[in-house]
Amino acid sequence: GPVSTLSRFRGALVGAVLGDCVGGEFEGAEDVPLDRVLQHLSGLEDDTRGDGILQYSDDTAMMRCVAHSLLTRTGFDEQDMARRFAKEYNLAPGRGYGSGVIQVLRKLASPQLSDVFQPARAQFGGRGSFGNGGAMRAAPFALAFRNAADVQQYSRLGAMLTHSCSLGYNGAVLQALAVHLSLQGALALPEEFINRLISEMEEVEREETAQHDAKALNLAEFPYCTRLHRVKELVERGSVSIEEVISELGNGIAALQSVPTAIFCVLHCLEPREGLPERYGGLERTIAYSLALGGDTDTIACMAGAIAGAHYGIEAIPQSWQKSCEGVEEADQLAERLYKLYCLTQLEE
Ligand code: F2R
Ligand code: MG
Ligand code: MG
Repeated sequence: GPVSTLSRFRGALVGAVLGDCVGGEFEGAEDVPLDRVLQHLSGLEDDTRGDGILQYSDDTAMMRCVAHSLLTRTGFDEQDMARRFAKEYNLAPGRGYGSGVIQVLRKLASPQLSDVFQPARAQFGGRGSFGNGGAMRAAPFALAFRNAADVQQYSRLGAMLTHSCSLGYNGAVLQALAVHLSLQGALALPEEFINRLISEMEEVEREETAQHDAKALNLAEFPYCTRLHRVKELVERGSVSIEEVISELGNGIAALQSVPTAIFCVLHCLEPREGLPERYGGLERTIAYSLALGGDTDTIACMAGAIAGAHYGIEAIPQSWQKSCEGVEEADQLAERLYKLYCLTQLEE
């Protein structure tokens, strides 16, 4: 039957947490045989296993901060969000944060700091981070704002608290837009879905800073659009090897090497795929496939999980998987609260 909007909201945040928790096992691994992925996932179905819960990492820790901030402030408040990032890091610094972002999080804790965007601008010799840390926590922006322009504006600002390089914050914009479209059921027409992302990103990447950063990093013009065109080609081809996906799209810690990849995982797994169990639904296929790419598996699965969860809804996520992951219940509650806020803003319009 049709997937309700509430179910999509819950699927988006729970899917993200699940991808992070389940993907943590293989983060940084170069070769991840599908057998190992399926073994890891079937372990989740076995409740006699008794080796406890899979813990979430920085991806979820920061996404929770974004959701809490948007809810508490009923919108984007950079001071509040920055304070929450700093506090969360201080409470649990061992969640596997990027080695650069730690410096930003420490500076954000200072009560003397007046410009909360300044620490991010000082990163990497003033060039700013192009890591995927802004993108990995971007999903709640798509649940908090109704129209694409707001989703874009605030996901960008939210990412800029830690990532001032346009490759970093534009990755967050792309991820938030993908979740936004998926929440509206846009993945029912996959080709239109990718075309819409390309045309939105053409506007985004036309900006002077984006043009400048692409040149400075020796990248082609319109780097995200270029990758999205590759996503489209690979999806159209249908049969494609893991090696090709990695060489065409990447599986790394840079946003450019992981956000388009996550989008590809979702599109590729809309249909059953060889090597993946027939009993798997689309959400399970997407997570399994994301893990099999290796590299930044927790983050790619987290981003793909959010987009896929928004498409298939919460009912598509196995209970046993949900029970195996830390933070799922809270993510579910946050999604429900964001849904209520979303309904209220409709009344205001
Ligand atoms: N950090 C990790 N995984 C590796 C170690 C964790 C492992 N579990 C362990 O404890 O052993 N994962 C998490 O980091 C990624 C998100 O990173 P974020 O928030 O973008 O951090 P940062 O530090 O800003 O960027 C990440 C790295 O990218 C390189 N980089 C970024 N901008 C650069 C620039 N302008 N010039 C040169 N290099 C740049 C640096 O190597 C950064 O350290 C997620 O995967 C999350 O799961
Ligand atoms: Mg992580
Ligand atoms: Mg990661």
